[in-house]
Amino acid sequence: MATKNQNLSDYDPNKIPDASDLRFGIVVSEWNSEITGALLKGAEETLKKHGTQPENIITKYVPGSFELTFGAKHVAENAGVDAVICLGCVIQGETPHFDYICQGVTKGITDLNRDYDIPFIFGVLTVLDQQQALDRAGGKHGNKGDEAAITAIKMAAFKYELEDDYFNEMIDEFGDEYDDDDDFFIE
Ligand code: DLZ
Repeated sequence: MATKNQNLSDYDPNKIPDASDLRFGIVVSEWNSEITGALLKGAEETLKKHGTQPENIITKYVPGSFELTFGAKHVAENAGVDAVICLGCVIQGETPHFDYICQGVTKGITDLNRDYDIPFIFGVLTVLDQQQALDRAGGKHGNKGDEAAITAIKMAAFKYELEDDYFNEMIDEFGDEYDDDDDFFIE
């Protein structure tokens, strides 16, 4: 689970699906903007590296990580995207506030994944200090923005693969009688 020995930007690019036909939302927290700006840069560059057109990356900002859930929900409802990447950085302070924000955003994004038909990606650093954040935002542990973008591509592709498999099975079985638009049979 820990990223101590793991570089968040380490992956085999040949195993990542092509993202040229995909459209992504990115919601970014303004709190700890030095860190979240670096996460955003990593996510955008990684999506483009795998073929996503710049006009198919819709980036929106919210004040803090707690607001990522609301922002992501509205991007999902209004921007016609295949996945939403949520980027934030919560740094532990002297009060339990850290725990409440972490719990809130984790639960919020979990609920979105359950309630909507597209994936929402948890690109939120929850760290003990600024150095741990820097290490994971383009530092010695790579960039969690890269990791979030790769996860978004994989999950969007996962959904389409399942849908394609189902469509092909139905066509094999029922031929032209099957209408995929409405998932019913043409009379
Ligand atoms: C209030 C607050 C604090 C103390 N720390 C952070 C943080 O480390 N990272 C972050 O993204 N946001 C923080 N916030 C702001 C909350 O996420 C939220 O914006 C406010 O509580 C208002 O709802």
